[in-house]
Amino acid sequence: MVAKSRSTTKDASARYSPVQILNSEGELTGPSPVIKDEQLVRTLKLMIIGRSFDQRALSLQRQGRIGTYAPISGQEAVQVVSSLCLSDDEWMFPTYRDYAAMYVHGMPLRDLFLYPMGHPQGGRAPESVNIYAISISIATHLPHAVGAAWASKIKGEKKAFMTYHGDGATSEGDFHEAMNFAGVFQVPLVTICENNGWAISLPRERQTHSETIAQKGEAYGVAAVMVDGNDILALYKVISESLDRARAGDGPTFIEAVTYRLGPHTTADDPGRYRSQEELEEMKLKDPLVRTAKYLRGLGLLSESEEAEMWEEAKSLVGDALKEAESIAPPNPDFFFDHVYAELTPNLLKQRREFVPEEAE
Ligand SMILES: Cc1ncc(C[n+]2csc(CCOP(=O)(O)OP(=O)(O)O)c2C)c(N)n1
Repeated sequence: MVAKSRSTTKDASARYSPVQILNSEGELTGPSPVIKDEQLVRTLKLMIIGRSFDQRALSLQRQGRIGTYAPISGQEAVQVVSSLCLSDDEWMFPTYRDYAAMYVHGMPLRDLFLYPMGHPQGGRAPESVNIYAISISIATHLPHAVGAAWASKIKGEKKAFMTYHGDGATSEGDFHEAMNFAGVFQVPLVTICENNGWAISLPRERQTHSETIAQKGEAYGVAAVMVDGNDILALYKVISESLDRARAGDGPTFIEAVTYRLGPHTTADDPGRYRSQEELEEMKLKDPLVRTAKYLRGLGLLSESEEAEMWEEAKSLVGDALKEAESIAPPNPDFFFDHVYAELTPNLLKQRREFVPEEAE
């Protein structure tokens, strides 16, 4: 029997609607999880650092001081909250757009600048920071994340693993293979799809005929949930519950966090060619920083001057990190041969000599 796909997917959209606790006005629409006041304030502070980093990085790219950069503006809530929910001894598998998540998990801001500068130090987290290699190849890190989580389960650890990807990544084979393994082996993994509405110029509606992205988890027997990705309270609830399930041995969760990419795909992209100004203006009203600040003001946890101070502090933190990054000498041109093999093959040795002619006999 051939099922009419739309009738089944409509059913799915009724089951998967974004969990929301804080609306765009910063008002509660349901019971809030218990979160300490200091933690709420810290969350906004970190989101502001993420936005400040983003603004600075964009302008640096325009000045030719860093290379191609993938902006995070609009996606700070999901990145910051998810990372805050992960323990330091647990591993994160990020993409090229997860700067705020990586910062919160311990990657120095300096190294996050070194990454788009093309410096190898920016491509590798310090020894004590549990962040796997940043994945630019879409979805290729997902089977690695599943493998790491599976290994941890076999070892009897009670750790959770977390990985990020975009809506576009859910059309890649690697995503499906990873989800299948995650389901079959019930690994302790939380997979976060930052559905930011676009995969470069391809809108979410054309990415998949599925009514929701969340339902793709269900197909693999993976717990699936859709959440408002600009709502810090809903994110805290959904992500911390998912991580706790993973730690308790209750298997993986696939989270579709509905957010929006306010900037271009990367600095090499011009979104004015494929999305309307009206759409952007509408989405700016859902800005997670604005929403969180409104909520904190309503609780009496944030005054105008305190918010202004947060911005000043963030800008100076980002400025200092940039100074540090720019003071680090670029690597030798042959550095990329260093970590390929313990001993270079004759062919690679020959190629290396071409980069360092003075070493040639
Ligand atoms: C395997 C692979 N195919 C194609 C590309 C080119 N590419 C870079 S980003 C991108 C879109 C990814 O969109 P999405 O997964 O939604 O993530 P977003 O960039 O929106 O965060 C594509 C196709 C790539 N990097 N890797």
